[in-house]
Amino acid sequence: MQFDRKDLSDAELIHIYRNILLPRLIEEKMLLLLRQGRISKWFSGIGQEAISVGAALAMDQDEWIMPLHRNLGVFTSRKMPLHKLFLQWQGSAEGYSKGRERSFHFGSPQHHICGMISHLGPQLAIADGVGLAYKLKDSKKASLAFTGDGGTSEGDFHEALNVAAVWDLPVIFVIENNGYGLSTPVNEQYRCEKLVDKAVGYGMQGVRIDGNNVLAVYDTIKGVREYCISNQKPYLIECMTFRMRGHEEASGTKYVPKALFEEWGGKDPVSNYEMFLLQQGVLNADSVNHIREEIKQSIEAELKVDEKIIIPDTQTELYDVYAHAHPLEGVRVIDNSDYHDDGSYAGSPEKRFIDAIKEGLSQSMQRNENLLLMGQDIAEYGGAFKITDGFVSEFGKQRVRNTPLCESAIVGSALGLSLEGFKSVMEMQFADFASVGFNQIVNNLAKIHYRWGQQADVVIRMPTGGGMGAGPFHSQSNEAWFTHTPGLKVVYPSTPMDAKGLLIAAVNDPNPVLFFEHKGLYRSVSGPVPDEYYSIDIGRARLVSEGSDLSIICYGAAVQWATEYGGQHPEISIDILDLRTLLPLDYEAIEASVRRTGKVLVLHEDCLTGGIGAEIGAWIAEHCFKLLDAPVMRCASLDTPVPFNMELEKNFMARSRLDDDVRRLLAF
Ligand SMILES: Cc1ncc(C[n+]2csc(CCOP(=O)(O)OP(=O)(O)O)c2C)c(N)n1
Repeated sequence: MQFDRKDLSDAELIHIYRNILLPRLIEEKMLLLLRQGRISKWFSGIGQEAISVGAALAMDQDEWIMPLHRNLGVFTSRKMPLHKLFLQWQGSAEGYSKGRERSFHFGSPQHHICGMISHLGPQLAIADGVGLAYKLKDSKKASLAFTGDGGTSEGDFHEALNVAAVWDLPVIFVIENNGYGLSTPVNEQYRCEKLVDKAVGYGMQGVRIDGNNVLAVYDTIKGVREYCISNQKPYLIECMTFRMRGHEEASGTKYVPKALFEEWGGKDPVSNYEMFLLQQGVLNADSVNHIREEIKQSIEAELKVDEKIIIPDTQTELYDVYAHAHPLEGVRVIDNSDYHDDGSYAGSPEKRFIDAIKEGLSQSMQRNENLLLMGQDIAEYGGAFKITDGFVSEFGKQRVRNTPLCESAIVGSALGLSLEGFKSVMEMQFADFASVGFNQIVNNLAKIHYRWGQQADVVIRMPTGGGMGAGPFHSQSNEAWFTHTPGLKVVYPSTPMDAKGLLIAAVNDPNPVLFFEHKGLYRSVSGPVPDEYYSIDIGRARLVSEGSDLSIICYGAAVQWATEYGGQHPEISIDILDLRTLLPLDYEAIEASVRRTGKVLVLHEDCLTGGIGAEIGAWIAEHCFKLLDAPVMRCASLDTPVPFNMELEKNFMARSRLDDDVRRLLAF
């Protein structure tokens, strides 16, 4: 192995030596603990340390790195205290994730390390978001994300590299090509000759290097970092390496030919570098022994076996699912007592649902200089529904960003922006397309605060619902995909007034909020909307009309159906409750409605099975049984995809069964 020290001083070479030795010696110790059952799962990076260490040392300490499961050297080179790392791996309450995450699946904002989720590829787009933040702040920094050879087959790899290229982001993508996925060899993983060949397809530069040569990795990444910052471009680096142990300790290495271990054993990144330093006279046998002993002792000294059993505290567990922010000062919060009985609000001008959303978004942009909008066709074109029409001229193209067609990468980028203190509102062109950004939403955004205390300050606008003959993929009600996911907030307004106030609240909320906007309401519903910048609390339902015969608990377009139905049937005294937020639910308001009527119909446009109505029905049965005069009933759409033909769609819709269901319930 040829090492080129370039202009590195002896002290710098020794510094690199200490850094590459540390993860090796930690691993040797951890493998012992693993055998003793002290730690649960271990992904070995033995043989690959030069990449983690070279990369982490080449970056500035305050530049974000997105490591994966084999990058112990990133954590150690960022000087994370060893005792806390050890506690982390033991699942201790005093580790980095309070015992909630295993192995290397945690981050530390203080160390600018973003914790991975198991799905691997999602790390890459987070680096895009961070790169975008650096670019917008002109902070002369770059971000760096890792992937394995296996991970390059994921769509997330493609999306992230493409976005970084199209947006000219200072992001370094590092492939650790160790020849295998879990057991899958690279010839069953991809067909190009070298993975770095993919760079040209994205319109970026790339290089393939010896990933076992720590000086080559360090020097390359230092240079690439400067290139990315001064040219404002991404870069792909393929590091050739080999994994000397199994995918994880339990999975073995039977599938790897023995000769490969011999070949790559000779290229060991630690011993080769050590030999180089000895040959150069930078170190001698004594100093090598001394450094090794010193590191071993520090490992022993810091290794505290946590004998304490975690005593679970349910309140803390639930509390940590969300980030908790102080209420904003100087923002008017409008609550239910501010409305007149007829639903009006102190002489405010009438506005359409769509205009209320537009106004809420625009005022949020004016108030929050750190707020960005992202989505397909939202810039000059103004978005599929024209909500952001005119925004580019007011706020500029940096803040109102057209995105390539890649929902997953944009949600991931939004999370990356949040790491650097930005807020973002992403427009899903249609809520249906959230399915291709699903993983980032439910696994990354939703879980990150609970896992390692990082907030995901992201709003995703979801134009939703049917009734327009738009067929199965432009009409779905998919809110229940998300109400089942702890960590998200799900908001679904039915009036212009609520839409504006709740959108402003969503932007100010540090948690990920899915903001459902029924497309059918955009231009068909108008109502009073104050001109001022105001907020409506997330998590509070609104009583639309008080009644005594039966409750209709609903949200979104169903509130309009219920109101219209009530108007047509003055002989029935209907208590209509507009939930407004589906996660978290306003159980107090639900109970109060049950108390008034004793008969409950939950009405929603979503399909019957597993809809939020099922949850509400179960909750009422469990908590309000004595208040009930009849079983809770649900009026929902058919358990079919949403059909295209308008007659079929009408039949699909819950609304077509509303009268029957009301009568059945009244007759009970
Ligand atoms: C989306 C997804 N599919 C499958 C897995 C299971 N899995 C974990 S690691 C791994 C192999 C990854 O290979 P590679 O990207 O080359 O990284 P390496 O482990 O070799 O460092 C697989 C299949 C996963 N974690 N996520």
